[in-house]
Amino acid sequence: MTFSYPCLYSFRRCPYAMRARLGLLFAELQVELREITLKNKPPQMLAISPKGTVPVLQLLDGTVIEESREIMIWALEQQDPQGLLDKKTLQQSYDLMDKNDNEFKYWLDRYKYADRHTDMTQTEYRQRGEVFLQVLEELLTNNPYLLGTSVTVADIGIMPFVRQFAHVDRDVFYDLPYPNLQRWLEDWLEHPLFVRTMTKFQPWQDGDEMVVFQ
Ligand SMILES: N[C@@H](CCC(=O)N[C@@H](CS)C(=O)NCC(=O)O)C(=O)O
Repeated sequence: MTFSYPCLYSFRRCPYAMRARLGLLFAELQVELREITLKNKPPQMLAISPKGTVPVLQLLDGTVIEESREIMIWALEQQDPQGLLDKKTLQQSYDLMDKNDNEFKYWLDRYKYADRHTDMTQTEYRQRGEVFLQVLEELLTNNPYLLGTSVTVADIGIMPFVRQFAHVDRDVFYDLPYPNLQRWLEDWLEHPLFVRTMTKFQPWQDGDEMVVFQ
């Protein structure tokens, strides 16, 4: 018997793709996963999403979702057994993800690639990024998750970017005065669903056996 699944073009190390994969796993949905490399994007992906970024999800009716946040939301709107789209915190989740995507990511890229951005020093870029980390630290002071006692879409939407920030220089990150954020990140890195999102797959080629991600 053949099953068909929505098809996710993904790149293991991309934080946007990580949040999409986390959304799909928290939603307990199954998709076909096509791992890509950014240097050699498959024409099948570019045909449905010419802007050429991952993640891209193609649904069974042909609809294409080409923004990571929309993929998370779509997945969790299908099924949300752990209540990540909790109505009481949804607007706060969106506001925090806006800050993450529009401000924090800007400084993160400059901190990570300071050699390519010479207007400021790497330390200054890091300090600009830390403004958002301080907001997160404050939120995590009394709660295990960003918006309370249970996981919300904000946690899974932001965690991959904090991970990337931490991994620029782990020693520096773990020396910063953000114990709650450090604990939150550590917990996420060990979370079974996050571990599953980081499974390694060979880049997809037409004709390969289908990889079902679940
Ligand atoms: N706004 C997009 C951004 C996705 C994005 O920028 N992904 C990066 C990889 S982390 C990408 O595909 N870049 C294209 C490239 O480097 O060619 C989303 O949220 O899905």
